[in-house]
Amino acid sequence: MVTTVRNGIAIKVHGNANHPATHGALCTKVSRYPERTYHPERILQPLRRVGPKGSGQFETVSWDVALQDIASRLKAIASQGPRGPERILPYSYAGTMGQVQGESMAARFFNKLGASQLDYTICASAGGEGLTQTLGGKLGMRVQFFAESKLIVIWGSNSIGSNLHFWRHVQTAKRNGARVICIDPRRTETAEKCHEHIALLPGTDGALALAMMHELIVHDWLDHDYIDRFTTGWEQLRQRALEWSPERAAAICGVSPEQICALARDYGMAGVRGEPAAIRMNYGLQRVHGGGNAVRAIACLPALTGAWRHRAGGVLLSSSGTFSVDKAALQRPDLRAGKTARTINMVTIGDDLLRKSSETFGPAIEAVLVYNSNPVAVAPESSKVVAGFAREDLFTVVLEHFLTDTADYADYVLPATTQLEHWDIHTSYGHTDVLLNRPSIAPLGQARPNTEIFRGLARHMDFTDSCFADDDLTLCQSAFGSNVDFSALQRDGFVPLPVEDAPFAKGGFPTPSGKCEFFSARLEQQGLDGLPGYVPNHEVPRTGTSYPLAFISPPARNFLNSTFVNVKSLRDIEGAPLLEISVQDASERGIASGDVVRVFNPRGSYRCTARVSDRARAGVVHGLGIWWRKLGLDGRNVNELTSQNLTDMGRGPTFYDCVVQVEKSSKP
Ligand SMILES: Nc1nc2c(c(=O)[nH]1)N[C@H]1C(S)=C(S)[C@@H](COP(=O)(O)OP(=O)(O)OC[C@H]3O[C@@H](n4cnc5c(=O)[nH]c(N)nc54)[C@H](O)[C@@H]3O)O[C@H]1N2
Ligand SMILES: Nc1nc2c(c(=O)[nH]1)N[C@H]1C(S)=C(S)[C@@H](COP(=O)(O)OP(=O)(O)OC[C@H]3O[C@@H](n4cnc5c(=O)[nH]c(N)nc54)[C@H](O)[C@@H]3O)O[C@H]1N2
Ligand SMILES: [Mo]
Repeated sequence: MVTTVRNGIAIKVHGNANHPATHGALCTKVSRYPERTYHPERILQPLRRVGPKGSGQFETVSWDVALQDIASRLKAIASQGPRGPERILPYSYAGTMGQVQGESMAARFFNKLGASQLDYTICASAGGEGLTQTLGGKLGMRVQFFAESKLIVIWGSNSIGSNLHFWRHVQTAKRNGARVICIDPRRTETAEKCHEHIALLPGTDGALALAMMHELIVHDWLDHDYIDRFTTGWEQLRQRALEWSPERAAAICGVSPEQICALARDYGMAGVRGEPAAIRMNYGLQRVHGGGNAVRAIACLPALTGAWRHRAGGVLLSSSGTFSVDKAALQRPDLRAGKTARTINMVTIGDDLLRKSSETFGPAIEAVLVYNSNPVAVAPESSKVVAGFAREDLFTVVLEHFLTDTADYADYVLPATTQLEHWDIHTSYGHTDVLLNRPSIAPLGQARPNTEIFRGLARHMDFTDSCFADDDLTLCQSAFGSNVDFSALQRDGFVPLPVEDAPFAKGGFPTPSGKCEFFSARLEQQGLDGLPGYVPNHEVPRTGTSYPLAFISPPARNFLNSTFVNVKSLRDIEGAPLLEISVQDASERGIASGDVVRVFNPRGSYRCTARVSDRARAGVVHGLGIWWRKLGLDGRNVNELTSQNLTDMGRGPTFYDCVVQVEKSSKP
């Protein structure tokens, strides 16, 4: 991103035209970054709570007063016995996604303190684990070579909405005659631009992938040489797949057997013809109970047909494993001095904030420091999350740009800088370039970078280790150490990492066996299925029951999770919180577009506006975007309905594994 600055004020942001990953293009939401930065509601001074928790009533205080008081509260909590420090929990995730403003100085602070550790699971851990078990890491095809593919399967991703820079390569491939297939319950803006859309039921991707394998096997659309040399567990996988006829999978997926056969034929014949076939998975498909297994099954496909032999063939879920970030240098786990602390799963923050001290759980959580995240809006089962943050005996500090739903519950809100105002180092899960984020304007008001806030807290806690004095440029340099030429990074803004064009053309998977592991001995040792399987959703919608509809809540195009929701020009495009519902499900319930509907299940309910739409298939409804609760009707959002159930692997969330009922609301 490049910023045009006039008289110290950022006027406009645009892409770096020299960076091949974007060619200078930005998505709509990021192009509004100046509007967000100079937003009149930006928090520019430290705030201390004066009203009841959740009321969002604050007074301004000086940095010194805020830091001094926070430090003394934390000291008092940490000094309650040997496990006192574990009563303190950091909570952070996607706000900046940078290595420096994410877990560098903050991690050092919590390591030194001995605080509880956070399990960073809320986005990608099930798929990441499934991919790692199969391929050996978060690795795959190079994103730019999708442009040369002859068959592209976009699986669980609304690329136009959430991965625009990838879509450019798809357009190039399409122009060169590629066939493009989208697998997604929702008829997204991406699905409607593909040649084929397979609108399966949420959480059934594992069954679909196994039935594809079945077809590849019975028609012998296989690359036997690749399988023999570069895979393990073929005989077992073969037997498993032969249990999955297209008819069996079709009944589970809610699509026709013919559609499955045609998908398998397209994929298999590409292999037979020696044409590159590429699968772009994204994290949408792994936010269900069987998410890890679904990713495993899909990740096996290119080894069956030998698609990896081509640089434009294979699969890409994430490239993040390419980035050898020196986490030890940034985060300094050695500051824990050998003491271990329990780990809290960020997905179950609702339950965990409400837990009392116990032998199994350890001490109750008494303080939470939130930065780069808005858990009250984004974590599942909001009623519990809200009840947790509303606890009078919980001490909450939130580092933020705005008074989000979470900040409303804070005892202190500390003003943080934005991307335009601080240094950072960024990695990616699509391309493989290291990026430098250089501040283009001075911090607004009294805002400080997260790093500087934690440096200040460390000082007030009397942490004297010299690492707490490192400045942001030093932190930027230590993120990759000598693995990246920092002067080139400063000169160009990005440095490509050395990666092979066709990483697995000759095997070389970074698994224990060095092969693509159809069968995983590691998983079997953990008591799990050694083969990829179909794991049904926790909540399967069935007609005739109280909750007959599957509910998914994928991102809205103009928001980034719950970020940008308060930027008026973007909110105006999205309109209001919406429920997309099919003509059939709407008419059965007497619902018309524009009606206010109530969406509910045993965990709770929220109201929003219905949009009767062919984006929804029968049996599935969509609540788009993560609206701020306080901007929704009744002050609630989609996560009022989602559960804290976890995925089969990786302890991840199951946002898209949720059943509901919908009715027309009597209230306007
Ligand atoms: N505009 C925008 N861009 C974003 C984000 C955002 O909030 N807004 N979020 C960013 C983040 S944090 C992430 S993690 C990434 C990736 O985030 P992803 O979650 O991959 O986002 P999408 O590409 O929208 O993919 C979700 C798609 O999966 C579909 N889906 C839901 N359930 C299933 C299922 O069971 N099977 C299949 N096959 N599909 C299913 C949804 O209908 C949706 O179209 O996007 C990033 N980019
Ligand atoms: N129902 C449902 N829930 C979901 C999802 C879904 O698809 N459906 N998606 C899930 C996914 S994929 C993810 S990744 C999570 C994301 O959830 P979060 O990690 O909470 O991400 P955001 O909602 O974008 O909130 C980030 C906050 O960080 C703040 N921020 C940004 N930059 C900085 C900074 O430099 N310093 C500080 N202190 N703050 C900053 C922003 O103002 C924003 O309020 O949500 C998950 N929740
Ligand atoms: Mo995410």
